[in-house]
Amino acid sequence: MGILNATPDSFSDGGRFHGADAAIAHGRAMARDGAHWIDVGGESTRPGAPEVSVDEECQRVVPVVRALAAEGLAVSIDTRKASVAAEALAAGATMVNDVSGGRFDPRILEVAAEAGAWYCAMHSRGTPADMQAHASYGEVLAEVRAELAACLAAARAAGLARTRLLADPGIGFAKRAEHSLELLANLDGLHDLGVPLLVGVSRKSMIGALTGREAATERLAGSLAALTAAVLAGAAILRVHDVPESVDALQVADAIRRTRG
Ligand code: PMM
Repeated sequence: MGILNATPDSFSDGGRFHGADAAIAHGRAMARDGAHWIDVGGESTRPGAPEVSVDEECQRVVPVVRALAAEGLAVSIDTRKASVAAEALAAGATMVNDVSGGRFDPRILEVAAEAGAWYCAMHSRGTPADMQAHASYGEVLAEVRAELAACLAAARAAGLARTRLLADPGIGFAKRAEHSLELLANLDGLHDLGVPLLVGVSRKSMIGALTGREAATERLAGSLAALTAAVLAGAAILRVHDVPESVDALQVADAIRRTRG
C-alpha cells in the first residue's frame, strides 16, 4: 500500500504532494512501482496535529481519489470522518482506512458497510492531538488486541462483513517506541483477531529512535528491516512511502516466509 498524503503538513514527506496534480502523478508512479493499494489521506495524524474541516479534507482528497480510481487503481481513503469517507467512496475508493478504528465518528462504519467497502480498523487511543498522553500500558499486546477486537465487533454490528475487515496495531499511535517495538516483535499474537493485518512502520519515529535518524527521509533502511519482520510475522498489507524498495524487500521476505511453510 503506497502512502499518498495530500496534506500540507505531513511529517514524513513534508507536503511534497500537496496539490491534486502532483498527488495524482505520485499515486500513478507508486502503482507502476508495484503498490496494489494507494492510500489517500488529507489530514495529518502526526502527534499534536491540528484537526482539518470536512470541506478542506474533501477538497484535498476527492479529486485525487476520483482520478486514480478512474484509471483502475485500488484506492483507500485514510480518514476518521464518515462524511469524508462517503465522498471518497462515491468518487471510487474501495477501502476506508480509519486511524481511530471507528471511535472518532462511529457512523463511518455504516458508511463503509453500505458501500460494501473494505474497512481497516487501526488501533489508537484519544485523538491525534492528545494520543501520546494515552501511551500507557500494562500488557501492550493484550490491550491492543482487546481494543482492536472491540473495534471489529462494532464494525460487524454496523453491517460490515468479516471478509471486508482488516486490523492494524497502529505503530506510533498512542504508543512510545518500546510499545511499538513490542507489538512488532509479537505481531503474530494478533492473528487470532481473525482478519488480515495491515501494518504501517514506514519512516515512523520508532525507526528514528532505534537508528538515531532524525530526518524521516533517512529512515528507509530501518523501515525495510521493520517491514521484513512484519512480513515474516504474517502481515498481509504493508503501508509504505518508498514503494520500489519496499516491494523488493517484501518479495524476498515473503519468499522466505513461504519456504519456511
Ligand atoms: N500511519 C499514519 C497514517 N495512517 N493508517 C494505518 N492503517 N496505519 C498506519 O500506521 C498509519 C495510517 C501516519 O503516518 P504518515 O503520516 O507517514 O502517513
